[in-house]
Amino acid sequence: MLCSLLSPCVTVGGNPCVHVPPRCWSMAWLSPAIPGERGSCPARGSFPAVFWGCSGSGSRVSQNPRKNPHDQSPGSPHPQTPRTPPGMGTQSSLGPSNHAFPRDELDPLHCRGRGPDRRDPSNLNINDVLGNYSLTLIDALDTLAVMGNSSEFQKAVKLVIDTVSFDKDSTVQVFEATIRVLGSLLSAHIIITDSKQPFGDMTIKDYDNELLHLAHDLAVRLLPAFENTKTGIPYPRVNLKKGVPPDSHNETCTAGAGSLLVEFGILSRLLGDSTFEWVARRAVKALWSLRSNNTGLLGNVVNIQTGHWVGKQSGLGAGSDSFYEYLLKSYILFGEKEDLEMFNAAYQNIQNHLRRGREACNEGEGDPPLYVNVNMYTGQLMNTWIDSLQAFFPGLQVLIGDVEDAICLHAFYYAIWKRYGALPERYNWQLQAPDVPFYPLRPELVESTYLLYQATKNPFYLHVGMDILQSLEKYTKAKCGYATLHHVVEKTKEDRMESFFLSETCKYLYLLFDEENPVHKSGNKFMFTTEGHVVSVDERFRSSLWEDILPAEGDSSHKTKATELKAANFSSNCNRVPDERRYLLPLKSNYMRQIDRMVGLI
Ligand code: DMJ
Repeated sequence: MLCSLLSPCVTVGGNPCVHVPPRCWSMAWLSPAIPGERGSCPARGSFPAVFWGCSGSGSRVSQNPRKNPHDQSPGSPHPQTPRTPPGMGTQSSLGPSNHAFPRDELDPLHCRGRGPDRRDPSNLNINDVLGNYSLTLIDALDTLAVMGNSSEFQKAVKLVIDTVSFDKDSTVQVFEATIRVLGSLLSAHIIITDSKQPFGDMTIKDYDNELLHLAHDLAVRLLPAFENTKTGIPYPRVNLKKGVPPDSHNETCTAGAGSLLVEFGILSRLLGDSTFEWVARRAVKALWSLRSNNTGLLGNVVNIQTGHWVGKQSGLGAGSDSFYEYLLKSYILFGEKEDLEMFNAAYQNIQNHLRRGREACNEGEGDPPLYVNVNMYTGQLMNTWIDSLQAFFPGLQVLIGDVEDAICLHAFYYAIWKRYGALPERYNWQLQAPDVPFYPLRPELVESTYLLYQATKNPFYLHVGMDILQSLEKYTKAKCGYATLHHVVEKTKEDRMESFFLSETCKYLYLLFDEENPVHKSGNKFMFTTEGHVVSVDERFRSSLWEDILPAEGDSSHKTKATELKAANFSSNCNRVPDERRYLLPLKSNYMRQIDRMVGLI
């Protein structure tokens, strides 16, 4: 994110950081009486949540339980210097000289590539993401640029141009293909064509917009998902050759259907073709219109034909996470006021109904703040777990200037990390134990750590990053890469390295320690997509070439001018963090200890 937006004392238009006192907190919210549990909420292990198209948001836990882990005793620690994030020093999964290419993912234990599971089309855990299109190579492109590795970036881009085709009989999840593939192609295209070349010379000789053409081709193949849906909310999956499969499910998750606007909007604005933004924006608005009249909250699974909520759980993790993220990020990028208005209202409703614990993070009495899963209609607690995906939320709070609250939630997740050396996919805060024990190398905690460091410059966050780095080295390092932890307690490994490890986890770790990186150097303006792809916050994304998709003809009141955004955020405050915030613990030590006790660390 651009430096000025990271400043703790600025907000992006308006100040949504008002804490409304939670309704039923203190020890009451730790009570074992959990209204809604095992009711309409998908119960762990029993409901095929991946059918909703949310596997990338963690719902894979409910189906295709991770089988056949290739157990390995934990490797010996190989601490690296902070400037060398894991996997990056060896380029272990990129390029032709590695084990993954041309397949989608690296099997880090067996040193081989992995593509879609053709033998078992119902293996959505794999098939939702792997499209037989060299996924990891594509997803990691801008990581190479951010690291300033122009020769590898250029090599990888050429490889993509020469070898990747989307004319494949692969049924993939629209959300995953969008954030991992479309987003990365667009990011790399923007980097290549940037006249300022902030990362060094990332130009490609004779480049003829090939990545943009590839992105366009992929997006056109995803468009059938938006057809024949009564609400405008897209189908969760499409076959890249044949469109929506005849046996397609009508249920999709909020995050999967409602977090396509950043990538589709960029594509539309680069091409001057409103189609893509139009369908993505229609989906967001359709979901938004289905929020509860009572609480203003959205559920996590919806029927795209009837508009009925199939999953009534409202939370910040799997199935919901990036929906909120993209309301704000769409506004940052495109400056459309309606996106900010939706975000501000959503943020307020989250504070009203999901937040438990004391009112202020760093003062007062009571339990530490925590965001829980509630019934969207009543606001009542639905279960007592939080998932690792929710660890992105402090980073989002930093972007709107709610740094104080971000510090507390981040501290809670860091305490869980300290206990296990990783984040379990689901952690039960009541039982003080993992509910779902695997850790697929997810980036969310390090993402928030990086953003909090940029906002506060407090070395505590460098310490957190170092801790994360050392745990990754100690527990996940494998022969040819880094492996998913099958069980965070037993530290057994699975032979899988998801592509977001390179596109996000490594990138955020690298950026955390690279003080001079152009991404956060003052004067540059970048934003991260939900998959960690950098895109410049550029004037050309703020002027739509059409009026048809937005309110009234000729009415520009829905737009925020770039200068307005700049005025609201322009400062060099990143370098002006008060000393007491910079050199003391970001959270008072008694509150730190309280959290450590709550997760069984002391
Ligand atoms: C990534 O693919 C994206 O960050 C997405 O929004 C949610 N989860 C994974 C990483 O955990």
